Amino acid sequence: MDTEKYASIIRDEGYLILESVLTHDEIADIKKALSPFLQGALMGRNNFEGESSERVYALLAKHPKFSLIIEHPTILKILDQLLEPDYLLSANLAINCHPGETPQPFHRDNDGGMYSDIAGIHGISTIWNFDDFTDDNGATEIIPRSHTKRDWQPRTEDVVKVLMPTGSVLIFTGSLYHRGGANSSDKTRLAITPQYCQPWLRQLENMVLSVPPEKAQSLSSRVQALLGYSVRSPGFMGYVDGVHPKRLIDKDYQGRQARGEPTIGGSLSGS
Ligand SMILES: O=C(O)CCC(=O)C(=O)O
Repeated sequence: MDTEKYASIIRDEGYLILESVLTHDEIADIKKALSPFLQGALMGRNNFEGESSERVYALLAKHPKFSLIIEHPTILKILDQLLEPDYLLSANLAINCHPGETPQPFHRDNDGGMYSDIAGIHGISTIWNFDDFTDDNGATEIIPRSHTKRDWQPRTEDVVKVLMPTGSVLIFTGSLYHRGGANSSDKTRLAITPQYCQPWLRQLENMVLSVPPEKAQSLSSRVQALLGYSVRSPGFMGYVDGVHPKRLIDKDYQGRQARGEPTIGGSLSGS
């Protein structure tokens, strides 16, 4: 696996598709964790969310199994090359697109933070599919290389449907134009989209409120850090009451002080 090459494709093309990354068991486990929330009760509230789509937010507060894709080693190795150390999980939701869904408006995920037109990579999004993405079931549509365009409107002739077998992942920059497609089939189309941002940006979803300390406790250290139970190093962006936020979930946390790394303000203990 040449993650440097993958990162360079994402920089140039704006996206990359990795097919059949998850095993059958992993796909089944994730679908099982999600199924109690897919009861047709959480339909989208507008054309963007999709009035015929179910959207389930705050996934890590609902089941720890979603960590499997959030901290997937291949994804993290790619992110390590595209984002600065201590990058964060910015959004993480499931989208179950029902029959009859119309196309979503084209957008860039960075638009949610209103920084799409600032040069550079500010976020990386992933879309994992838990049904085959086919020609007629609402597969995500992208515009290759649109991530560097400014003052430009998507043209239909440039649209590419992302057709991929279940358990695959589309990885793209937060400035790539894309949308959920129309579902003219008679089946639902399930996807989960973990999105990541630079460590100095505000996350789209307020992750430490979505996944409060008592829930975060049971997750891995890496996922805790991605949620925001972390401090951007060097420096101290992200502290809580003068200490490392990890202390809210682990009273014995020794952290940077024990590792001889710079602590908050260089003097406050326990950071
Ligand atoms: O459902 C999809 O395929 C894409 C959804 C999306 O891009 C979004 O809601 O931001």
